[in-house]
Amino acid sequence: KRIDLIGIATASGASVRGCGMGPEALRVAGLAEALIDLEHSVADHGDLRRPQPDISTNPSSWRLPDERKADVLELAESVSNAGYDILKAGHFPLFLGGDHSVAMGTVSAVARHCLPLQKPVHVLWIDAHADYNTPETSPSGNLHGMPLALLCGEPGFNEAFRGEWLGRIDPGNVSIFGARSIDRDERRLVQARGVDVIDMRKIDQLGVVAAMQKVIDKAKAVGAHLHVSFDVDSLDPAIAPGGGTLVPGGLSYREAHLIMEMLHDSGIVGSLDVVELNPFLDHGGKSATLMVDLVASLFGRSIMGEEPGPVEFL
Ligand code: DIR
Ligand code: MN
Ligand code: MN
Ligand code: MN
Repeated sequence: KRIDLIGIATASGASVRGCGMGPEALRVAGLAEALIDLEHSVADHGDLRRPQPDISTNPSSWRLPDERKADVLELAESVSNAGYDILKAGHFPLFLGGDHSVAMGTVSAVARHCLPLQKPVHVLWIDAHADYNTPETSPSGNLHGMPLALLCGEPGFNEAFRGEWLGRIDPGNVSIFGARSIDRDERRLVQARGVDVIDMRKIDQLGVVAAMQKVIDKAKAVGAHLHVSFDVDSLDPAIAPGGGTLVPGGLSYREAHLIMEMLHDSGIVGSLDVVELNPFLDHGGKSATLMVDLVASLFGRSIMGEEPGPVEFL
């Protein structure tokens, strides 16, 4: 497979600084080398970023919200265009965030490419959070908590948010996996839209394999392109401390590898985001290294060096 890496070096959608360094940390942790070792070919497009460095007068509210919103939207457009070109060339885009607001651009690239080809898009959002707030429901105002709502066409976003991403995704084609922190009005919205939320309780009760197999089966049934958006905070903070909004009770080391192995075997993953990795908060590259290993599992690394075949479920 030909995999194209593209970094989006930004934290404009987040309240905590540092995830703008995420792409570089993933490179230092050996992302390209791991993929090449699996006999894929890799091209690295470098990073998209805003032209001026961030300057904060008050580190806890590091820039004016409107200024950050303009950054997020400007970058989303560049990401959408870059991702679209990669998909059009027949390559696999691997987007390296950056905070999760970059997914406005990544998912819109996928939708722009697939929908005219009559290929449905299923979005698998692996995250401690639902990221389904609108400016009206969001308690924080941070745009990294809103990309899914925007992509699903929720009302409550003003003119400034118009773009390729608005309403591109059917909420029925979204699976949120690993959630354990959802805001009150946000919960009402996902319930009203029928978004499939596989929260940590479901994963505990059902088992991670059965839970993931349902997602894969659902996407496969309609012949979808599966876009995986992996927020590092889906992982348990004990194994992945490098995130700005950690929540206890996340995916374990083996659960995370197992879902990546299953996604590999499914053969339907067509694009991937790795987002919210904050190297400033990481412990000596612990989370970056783990993410590289997880991505390797998604691209075919396995313990015995061969595929056991998809797990069957009745
Ligand atoms: C919260 C936190 N739901 C918000 N979201 C985060 O700000 O909307 N998403 N951290 O990744
Ligand atoms: Mn997220
Ligand atoms: Mn999150
Ligand atoms: Mn987040």
